[in-house]
Amino acid sequence: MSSEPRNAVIFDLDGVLTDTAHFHFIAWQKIAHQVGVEFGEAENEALKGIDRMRSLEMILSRSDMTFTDAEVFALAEQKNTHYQSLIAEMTPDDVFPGVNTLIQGLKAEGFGLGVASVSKNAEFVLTRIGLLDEFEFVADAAKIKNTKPDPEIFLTVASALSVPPEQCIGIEDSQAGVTAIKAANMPAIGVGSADTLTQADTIVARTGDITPALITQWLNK
Ligand code: B16
Ligand code: MG
Repeated sequence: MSSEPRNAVIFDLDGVLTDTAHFHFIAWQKIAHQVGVEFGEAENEALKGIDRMRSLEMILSRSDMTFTDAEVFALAEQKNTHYQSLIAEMTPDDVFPGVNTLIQGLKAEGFGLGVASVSKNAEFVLTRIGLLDEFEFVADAAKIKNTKPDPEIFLTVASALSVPPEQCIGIEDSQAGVTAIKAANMPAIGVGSADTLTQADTIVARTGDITPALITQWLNK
């Protein structure tokens, strides 16, 4: 008996399931100011979805100071320690409104659910906010060689869920992430602004605005 292959939804974490994107911003801004670099919303936007070392390289490339490898490593550690102090207090109340309803609705309709975050803190955050057990597969950022906008992480999650990429849809708040989803040959739902997420197939202001019906609509296009 042959059964129809199922569909899957692959979520980004930071900025899609919860507001850790803001904590990354606070921690990066402190580092940037320390090395004499301006760091506002626009600069932060370019770092979203980019892994820690690459993000730091992007900040340091705008500094007049020079750094040894050991100093670069220490700055990365400092940013991560600050970030971890911010996420340590997270609770299930920090899940974005409507996300739990969306997840339960998708599960009821048989979607596979995965998380594609390049954050090495993703599992800790998902545990703190009580969502870890809701997903069949959470990518291990330590095993991903190419950060977003490379499609590797989305293709890895699709493969782990045993769902072909064309039957998956990705949800992202970052430019790099939307580009990664499109490069993986999946429709992309952008969370945020159409001015920023220009490659997204459709945009919502908040993750809680997404419904299983919207996802089905895009998968059937
Ligand atoms: P960490 P995502 C990304 O997570 C963030 O958007 C990005 O700002 C951060 O630098 C990156 O994770 C690495 O995070 O330092 O915790 O390993 O958006 O892919 O969920
Ligand atoms: Mg994100």
